Amino acid sequence: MRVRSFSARVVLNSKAEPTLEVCVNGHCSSPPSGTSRGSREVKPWPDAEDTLSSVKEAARFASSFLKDLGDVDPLSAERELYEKVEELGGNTVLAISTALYKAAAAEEGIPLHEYLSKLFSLEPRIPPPLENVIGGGKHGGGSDIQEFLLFPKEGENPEDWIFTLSEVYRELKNVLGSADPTFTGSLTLESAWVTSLPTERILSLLRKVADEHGLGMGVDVAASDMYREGAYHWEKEGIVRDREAQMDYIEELANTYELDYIEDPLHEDDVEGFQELQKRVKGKIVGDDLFVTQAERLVPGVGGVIIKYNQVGAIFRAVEAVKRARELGMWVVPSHRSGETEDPFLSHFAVAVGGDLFKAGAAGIRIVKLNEVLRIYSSLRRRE
Ligand code: 2PG
Ligand code: MG
Repeated sequence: MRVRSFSARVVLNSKAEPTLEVCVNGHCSSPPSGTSRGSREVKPWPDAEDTLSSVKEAARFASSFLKDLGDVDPLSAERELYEKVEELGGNTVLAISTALYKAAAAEEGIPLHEYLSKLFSLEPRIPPPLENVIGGGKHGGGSDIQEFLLFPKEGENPEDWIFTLSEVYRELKNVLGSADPTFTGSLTLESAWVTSLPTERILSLLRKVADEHGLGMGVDVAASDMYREGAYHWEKEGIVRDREAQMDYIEELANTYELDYIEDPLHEDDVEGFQELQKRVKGKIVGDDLFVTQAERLVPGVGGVIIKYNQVGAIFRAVEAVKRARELGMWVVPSHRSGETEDPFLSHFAVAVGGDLFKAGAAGIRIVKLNEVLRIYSSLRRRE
């Protein structure tokens, strides 16, 4: 493809933090940022202390890189940038490479998801959304568990999936309003409802709602954020659990509330614990901070992997993790970050890799990703 025009600037993400926007031939991209981040993630920017200066510097770098490109193969450009990921920061690499992938798809006259699935020889499909409807932990809010999640278990129509979940999300405002006298309608960073109800009360309310609508149910414990000095601190509930107690409690929750999906139930270094828990529960144990989207870190015996390309700093590296996960028979769950942008690249990526679920949130800026899935679905239907 040919770079005919480009620009790079600092813009804001949903947490009002500076992030980089790069545009190539009028196609713009901006990467997200996390809050509960794994310690092995690549750093997003060269200087974590001074993000604004760092992103300004990244914008200058992006302009000088794109200025000399002319004709370019986006994958080769991403590989070249990735060699300097430690120096540049993963988000600098991704802002440039995702803008190039978008421009290349447009030049070929095909949708981005189709371009990506062909480029990386993937099997595309539209994945069911996995939506964070009640939250807490580091994302702010009442519960020790970071995210309470719902997803469709039936049907094949993305419109039905998304509109059913949106109805349930709205219904939950009333459910929590009646059950929790302190409920104010406030939201976490991902626009999930905040409640001060205890964990098991939330799970029993959600179980009922999930059953009424034929939905699957899960949690992201984000346990690395609870873990210090060898134990898990459930601060809101005033309980400290050692490793065995944490595993027993997760198993009990999984059985009592029929959890289909359990992300990061243990801290990011306890790979054997993830494998052991997977043997003890029916639902999928899914690794986020544990695997940080790095193919080399995946192991057999864990049910699934979260795929966040900015954990690893390049689209081609995230695809390596997807392919390794498929070899190991794991669920592949492409995911947003708590600090999101207007960029719908992730929706195309999730379709291109044929995710088993697509973790994209329910409301607020999260609708950027959901609405793009709706657009992809209607354009595929028009082509049938
Ligand atoms: C997670 C993510 C997204 P963050 O833990 O799965 O929900 O949060 O972006 O803060 O890492
Ligand atoms: Mg997570």
